[in-house]
Parts: sequence; structure tokens; C-alpha cells
Amino acid sequence: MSSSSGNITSVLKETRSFPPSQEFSSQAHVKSLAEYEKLWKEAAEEPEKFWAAQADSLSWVKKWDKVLEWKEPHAKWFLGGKLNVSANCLDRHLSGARKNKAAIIWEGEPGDTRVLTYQMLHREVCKFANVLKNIGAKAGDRVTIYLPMVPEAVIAMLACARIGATHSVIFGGFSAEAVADRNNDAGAKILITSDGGWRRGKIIPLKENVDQALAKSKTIEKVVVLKRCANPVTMKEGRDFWWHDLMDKASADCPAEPFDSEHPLFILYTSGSTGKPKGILHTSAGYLLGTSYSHRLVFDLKEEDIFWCTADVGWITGHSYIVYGPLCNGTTVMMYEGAPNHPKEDRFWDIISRYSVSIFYTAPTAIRAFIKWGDQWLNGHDLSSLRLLGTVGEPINPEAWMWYHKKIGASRCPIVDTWWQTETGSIMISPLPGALATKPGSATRPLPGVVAEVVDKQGNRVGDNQGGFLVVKKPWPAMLRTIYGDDARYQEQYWTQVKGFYFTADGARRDEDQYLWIMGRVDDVLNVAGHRLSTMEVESALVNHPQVAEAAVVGKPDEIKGEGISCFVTLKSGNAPTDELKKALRDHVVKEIGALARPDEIRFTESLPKTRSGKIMRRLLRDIAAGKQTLGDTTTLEDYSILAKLRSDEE
Ligand code: 7RM
Repeated sequence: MSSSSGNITSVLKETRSFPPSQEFSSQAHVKSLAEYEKLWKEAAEEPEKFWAAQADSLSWVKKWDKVLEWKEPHAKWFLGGKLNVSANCLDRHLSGARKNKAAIIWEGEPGDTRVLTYQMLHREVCKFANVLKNIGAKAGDRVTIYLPMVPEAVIAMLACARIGATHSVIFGGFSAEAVADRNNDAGAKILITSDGGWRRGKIIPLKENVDQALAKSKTIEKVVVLKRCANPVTMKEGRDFWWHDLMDKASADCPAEPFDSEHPLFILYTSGSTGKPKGILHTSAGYLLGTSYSHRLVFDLKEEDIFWCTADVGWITGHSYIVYGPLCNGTTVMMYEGAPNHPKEDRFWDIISRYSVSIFYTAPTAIRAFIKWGDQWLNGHDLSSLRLLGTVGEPINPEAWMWYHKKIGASRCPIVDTWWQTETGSIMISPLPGALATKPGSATRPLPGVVAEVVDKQGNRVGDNQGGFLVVKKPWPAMLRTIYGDDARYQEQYWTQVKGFYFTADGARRDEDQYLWIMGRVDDVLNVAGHRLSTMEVESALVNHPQVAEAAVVGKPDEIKGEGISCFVTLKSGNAPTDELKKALRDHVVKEIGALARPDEIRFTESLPKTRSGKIMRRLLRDIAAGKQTLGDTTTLEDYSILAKLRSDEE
């Protein structure tokens, strides 16, 4: 069953396959495997022709002269073209019936609600764009946005886009330190924040964090403060202004100025494996095309859909699939401010049933939390409005996939497992739900226009079912353009590992149906007695044990084997962490994978260290397993107290 190319041994044995129903396929944008393959082939043969045709879906002020200029590793798309991103997301929807369609249906954590139609959203964006101009923002300036999940976050982003300012959204959970670092790296002039945001019934004091951050931020001149929680804040005369005061005085007339296709749209910081965060730079036309195109095809979008992506706007998933992709497509977007377990663990199901959400897009980490909390939370909620489900952020364990499929999708909704990165800007590998049968744990095949491949270190395509590096062989419109202020790092990180190709840093395998199975980051690979094993596959084996909710597997130094296998395991509610269970789990992994994967150590824990977007930080667990103090970057960690707890739990 397992095979090795001298790269990564792949041991996952998943063989289930779920074709879309006739009913789903017949109404889909892409209706069959043959149709998908034809599109993919056309795009691969003449990529510029393909993307030029797709680009007609955008509204251009001036059409481009040239589709692509590629001087590896720098791409310029739609050269000579001019457009305004906010006009594509707003103004062009105002001439017909979409004018009065809901753009955003929002619910705050305390239960307050707001609906903004396209016309209303347009008005707010125009006003806030004038606010920004009135306090000195100009095209090309950087603006930091540090807000909770409220409509004003979207308004601020689109207002920046309208006037050509480059936004840098910082997730509301980040500390003052992280805010200061990002302000300084971007050289931001204006910062937009609020008196606070609601999370699990508590106020996150954003403005307080900003005050601390500003002591260390050299470039911020003006701060706009939204009143969200009636939380007392200190306002510094001449520097800090209330959002509502500035809006009261601003005109609603703000014509959208055209900008070049390659005008910078935003910087988004993402943590590197070591050292300082990287500012990923995205530009205008290519990014907007990539997000709107993928949103339409992957989610098989219909005019009447209510689309809910549960990510925070401070993450790339929020940028691409709450804001730019959906609004460019004139979609109704559901947006929720708070935690999934507030006031109770059924909040998401409650929202889906009350608003009749039709497409639900969330992360495997959330799905594993739902499983851990128990199925009783689904009782009494009508989820029949759902027609399509999605996942993003991590490989999904087949067991979690099956739960999602049965319990949330009623065995009826296709699941799109979407692989992509902050750097790729938009979804790269995913089923087109009417065309491809899904397999639990596989992101399936690349979208038309995306040339993804599994290769060895030399860049040669590896055989079927052999592990290797996931690379992208051809430039694509939404790709990152550089790392802000550090083009050398951009070249080094993404373009030198495998010559001539974009290096994703993920491991993957291609099966006999050409489906791709992402095996996690290549630095999350174990080397056990000469076998390169993906940690994710051992985790999957653990998670399909009935008592396990979540698992993280890392290597620990072992004199004999090179690396031993150390497992951190979270149990489902109501299960006791006993020595018998440890033994049972070891045996279970051996049964599922083989003796080579027998865990050397199992530690039970109540939670795992994760990034704020829900990815397990195995790097920190590796240090803990090795008994080291963690030295690397922990600024993206969601809950610091977990590290101390894990250390004190040591065997
Ligand atoms: C969108 C996002 C990127 C990394 C990526 C992978 C992992 C994301 C999947 C996945 C397996 C998936 N951007 N990843 N999606 N792994 N299957 N469907 O997550 O920049 O924050 O992270 O996330 O390792 O390289 S990100």
C-alpha cells in the first residue's frame, strides 16, 4: 500500500469516492469530468487566451494591451489595463436589480443584526473613501485596518481600494507588538480600529492595543476609531478621530478613479517558519480576476445564494472569499462577528437555519471542534437550505470529512476541499462540484488555468502515488507579486527550491485518477528509520479512532531511528485519558499504517497550539517534544497559555 520515491512515503488508504448527484451536476456551471478536462486542457495550451477571455467578466475603464509579462519570478498581468476594484465590487451592481440585493447580512456576537444592500454598501464606501482623503490618504499610501468582524472592516477595505491606498488588515486577535511590527514594516500612515470587538462575551480592547502599538509605530499619523462596544478609550487630540464624526461630515460622492492593473491592492502578513512575518503583496486586476473566477466556479455560484465563509477578514480567506471574490460577483455574503460556541455550541447551525445559508465554507479545525462538542448541538436546527459545503486551511482528515458530509450536508451536499495559500491569492486546487467526484481528504484537481504538479527536488514529475513537492509550473493572475520590501526573500523562498517553478512548501501525492492529496508542509515531515512520513497521515489514523477529536504529530530526536513519533491527542467530550487508551491508540496506528508509524509517545491535552486561523503549530510542539524552550516566532499563536499547560503535562 505504501510507496516511496525517496521523497515522502504516502500511507493514506482512503478509497471512498462520492460523485455529485445528477441533480447537482445538471444545474452546475461545469457539468461533467469531460467538460472540466476540456477546460483545463484549453487553459493549459493557451493560458493567455484563456485568462483574457475570463477577464471580460471584470469592468475595465481601459482594456489591457498585453495579458502577461513574465520575467521569472515576476509577473505582470493585463498590462496597460485600468480599472477600479471597488467599482467592480459595487458600482457595477447598481444599474439593475442587484442594487437592492443584500450585499452583507451581518450578525454581531451579542445578536444585533444589520443588512447592507449593494446600494447602501456603495454609499458607505464612498463616504469612508472621502474620510480617508480628508485625513490625508493618497493613492499608494499604506493603511492599517485592525477591526473586529463588522461591516466597517469591509467598508474600510473597499474605501482603500477606491482611492488606491494599499490596505494591510491585521487580525483583531493580534497583540500590540504584532500591530507595531506590521505598521512599521508597511510604513503605514493611517490606522483604522475600534473601541473593541465581541468574542465569547468579552470585549477585545483593540484601541488599547493600538495605543501601546503606536508608542512603537513611527509612521502612523492619524487613527480612526469605530464605536462598536461602548468601551471607554483614550483619544489623543489631533491624532485620533471617531469614525462617526468623520462620516457625518463626509460627502457620499466619490467617483471611482481608474488604477493600473498592477496597482498594489493590499499587503497581508503571514508568518514565516522562522523570523519576521512576510508581507505578501497582491495587486489589483489579476487578484480580482482570480478570486471572482474561482468563487464562481468552485462554489458553483447562483444569483440567489447566501454565501457564508466563516474566516476572519484578517486572513486571506476573508479577503478573497468574504470581500473581493463574492462582492465582485454580486453575491449575498453572510458575516458573523464572534465565536462559534457563543452563547452555546450551536451558534453556527442557528445562523445557517435562521438566514437560510446555502453555501457554507469553513476550516477543518472548526469541524473537529464541532465533532468534539458532540452531535446533540445539531438538534432542532434546520440545515436544509445548504446545497454546498467547503473547507480550507489544512488537510481534512477523512473522518472529519465524513462527519461534515453526513451531519451537515445530509449526505446530499458536495464538499469542496480547497487548497490555496496567502501567496496564491485564490483557490488553486479544488473540485468543481458538479464535475468531479470527491474523495475524503483530497483537494482533487487543479482549477482550469492552474498548472500544479507533484515533483522531486530536481523538478521531475514523480509517479502516481509517490510523495513529492507540490509546485505550480505557470504564473497565474492572483499570484503574489513579491514580499513587501524584501524581493530577495521572495525569490529565495518561492523560486529557488525547485528550479523554474513556484514552490508551495507543501508535500503532496497524485493518485491514479490524477487527484492531489496534500500531505502538509514539507517541514512537517517525519524521518523515521529512513522513511519520510507525513505527520498528517499519522494524525488521520489517530483521528479515525472513535475516542479521538484531534491529534498533532511531530518528530522528536531519537538516537536509533533518527526521529521518534510524538503524538499530542485531544479526546472527544466524555472520554478519560488513561494508559489503556494510550496503548489502544498505539495499536490503532500500527493497524492503520504499519509498524513503522508506531507512536513512541502519546500525550493527552485539552487543546493544541494553533495559529489564529486554526492551523496547528507543529513547530512549537516539536520543541516541547524535544524538551526545548521555544525560541522561534510565537506571535501568531492563538492562546499562549496552551504552551505552559503542554509543558507541565509532560510525562
Ligand atoms: C488559504 C490558506 C496555506 C497553507 C498551505 C497548506 C495549508 C490550506 C488546504 C491546506 C491541505 C487544503 N492560506 N492548506 N488549504 N492543506 N488541504 N485544502 O489557508 O497561507 O494561511 O495557509 O495551508 O499547507 O500551504 S494560508
